[in-house]
Amino acid sequence: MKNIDSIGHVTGKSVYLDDIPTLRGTLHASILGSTVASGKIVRFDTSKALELEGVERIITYNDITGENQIGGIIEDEPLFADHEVHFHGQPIAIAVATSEFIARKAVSLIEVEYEEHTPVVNPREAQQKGLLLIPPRTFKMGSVDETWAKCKYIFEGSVEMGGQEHLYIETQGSYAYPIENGYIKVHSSTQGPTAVQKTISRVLGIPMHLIEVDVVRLGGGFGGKEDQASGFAAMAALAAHILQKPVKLVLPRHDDMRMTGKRHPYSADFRIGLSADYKILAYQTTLYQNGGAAADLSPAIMERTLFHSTGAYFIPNTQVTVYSCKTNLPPNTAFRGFGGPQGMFVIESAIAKAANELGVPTTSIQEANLLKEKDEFQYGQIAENVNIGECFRTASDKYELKKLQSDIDNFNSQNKYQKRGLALMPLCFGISFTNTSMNQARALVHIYQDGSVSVSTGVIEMGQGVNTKLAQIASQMLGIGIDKVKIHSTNTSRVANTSPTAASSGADLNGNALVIALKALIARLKDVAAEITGSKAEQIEFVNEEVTANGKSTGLSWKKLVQTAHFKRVCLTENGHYATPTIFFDKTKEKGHPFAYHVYGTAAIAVTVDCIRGTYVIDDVLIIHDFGNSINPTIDLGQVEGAVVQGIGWATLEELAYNEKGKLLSNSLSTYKVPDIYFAPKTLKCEALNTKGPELAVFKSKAVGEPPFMYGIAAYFAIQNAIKSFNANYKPDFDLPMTPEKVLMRLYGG
Ligand code: MTE
Ligand code: LUZ
Ligand code: MOS
Repeated sequence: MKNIDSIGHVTGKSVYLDDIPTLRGTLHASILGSTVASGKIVRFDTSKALELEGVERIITYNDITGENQIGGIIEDEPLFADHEVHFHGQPIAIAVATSEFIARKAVSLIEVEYEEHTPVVNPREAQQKGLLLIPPRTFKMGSVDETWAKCKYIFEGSVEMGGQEHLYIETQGSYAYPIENGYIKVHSSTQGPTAVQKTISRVLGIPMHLIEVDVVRLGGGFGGKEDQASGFAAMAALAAHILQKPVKLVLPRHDDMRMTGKRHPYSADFRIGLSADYKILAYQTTLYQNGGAAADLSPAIMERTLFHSTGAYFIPNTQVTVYSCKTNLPPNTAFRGFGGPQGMFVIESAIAKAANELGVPTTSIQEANLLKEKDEFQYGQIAENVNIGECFRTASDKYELKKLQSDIDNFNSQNKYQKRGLALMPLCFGISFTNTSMNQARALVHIYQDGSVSVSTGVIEMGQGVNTKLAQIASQMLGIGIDKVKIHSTNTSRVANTSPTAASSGADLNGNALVIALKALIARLKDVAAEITGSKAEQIEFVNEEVTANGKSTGLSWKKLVQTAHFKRVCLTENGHYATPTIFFDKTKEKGHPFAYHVYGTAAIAVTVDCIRGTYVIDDVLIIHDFGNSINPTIDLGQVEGAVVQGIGWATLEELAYNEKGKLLSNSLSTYKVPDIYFAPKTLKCEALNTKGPELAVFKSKAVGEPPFMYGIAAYFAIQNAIKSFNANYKPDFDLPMTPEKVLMRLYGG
């Protein structure tokens, strides 16, 4: 089963925000962003901009008809800066004009003077100054304090992790137009249409039922549009509301890169204690999250860091603290993995440090501590259907990793300026929004009189193939062709109060809601079919658009059945509501059962480092992954491939550079390097572990969107291992990303 969008995508016919035909008289907006990271606005003059032909209006905080507030979790973020600015690129105003070109020109003519203050860009410095977005949180299990004395070995270290630019192919954007009687329609490139609707309601000061948000699909989101699309949509909607004209705002790439938040950089300290046989007895870590100038989703991301701080391991005595630090960077936000990768990189660093000091292979410490059935996580959940050990061993056997390691050792002994390295990354990622109340979804299904079916849910298609999965579910359950199913745009007037499509749970939550709606429709239609054919409802099945009874043809077609049901005044519409059962979390104790299930897997990554240039090649990525009973192996493999390459990018090439004044220097694609097709692994093998899949996953097909991202962490340690075999003086350090510049320093450093 291919992706239903494949043909549209490759022929360029798929519709994105910028392809929506605009209405006559549509105006275009462009954003004025602060040019200092911290300061006061002392002069603001729009007169020159307003003189420009075609400029309709300059809109600032003064023009806001509702509240100047877009903070989702904490109310700490203005839509437009008023008197102070807190990050470079912070929106101060928009110019609205008859063309995008004129709007941009107008922005350049606005004169702003700042009283510049010294920005804080380092999270540890922020923490020392008491600049926190929310109070710190700690997850604890057992007692580390009582355990250190029992450890044979104790190691300590520090870790740095950089952020990551989302680089969705489609930039942030929105198109808003008044319809009538105060009703406004908004198209937005968002993962969270309800968040957009709420934010607009607040900023405009109008109720939510007067705002319709519609999303066909995104050209990628990766978390960057979970929260941050809302502000841009509010700007377009505010302008449309004030001017009573259609307004479009699509960010040029450069504005998108400098104005939007990214993956959080973190800084961390760890202490790890092991027994004589390399069991990790105690692990303590403190992480400093660089949250940026406003909370955005940082509190939730900090939470997932706490959940995933012990990676795929069971550690009986654990204590993890995270500080969410307020700095003068754009508010950092959701990005595939959502704080999980950062928590996991620290534990992997601690294990690598222990292995280096002890002179044993990292894999032996990894393997000795893998999570087992019924082990307890530090957040109280008991691990079930654990197969991380099986993944780890299957990877080793299937891909002959012992032999690969000895081939690499041979290669290294025979080559002076080329060194290879191998590392493994075991994965355990929890599925569910950690905020329990967000784990709900709805699906609205209509069966039309010709037997064709329309499905609307709260899920956003952003390239991950969720619409194909939904269409497969409807087609399989109703026994009709996939061409008879249409997955419609995500629309707040059709499906309300949606959670964002995030936490890898879009398919599970919305798919399960769809299953519930379909079951109700099927039950009604079976009754009708039983009546027509003179059989019992339990005997009826729908197969290949025919009705069967006891497995035999009845001569009644699906289409005829639907027509008869309608004639008999049976309702052919159903709304399914799904809320994940069994999950809960008690924040006062920091214990509970937050995840529906966990995704497991193991990746081995082998690299070759050029020891003259510091460059490297990703040779092999070898994965054993637990997909459960995959509903669409092609799409799921695509998710693994994309996520792994994105994860390798974070761990190796992608480096956000800021100057001391908090200005992003790597603000274009000439200075910010992402993996391209040439950098992609030469070999990528991914085999599915043979498992049944959990009940709570839709069709027992496990969520796949984020987990494989974290396999990329192995690339860091593979390169580190290659450096070690070139430079015996290199003391392994933990400073992600491992860029070619850093590799070169470490190849020749002490
Ligand atoms: N795949 C593509 N092609 N584009 C994306 O933007 N986002 C990822 C992942 N895969 C993304 C993607 C992220 S961050 C998440 S949370 C999931 O898809 C969301 O979709 P799902 O819940 O349907 O897996
Ligand atoms: N978003 C969110 C997420 O709000 N809560 C989560 O737990 C989460 N996890 C992953 C990605 N986005
Ligand atoms: Mo994904 S970071 O949950 O949008």
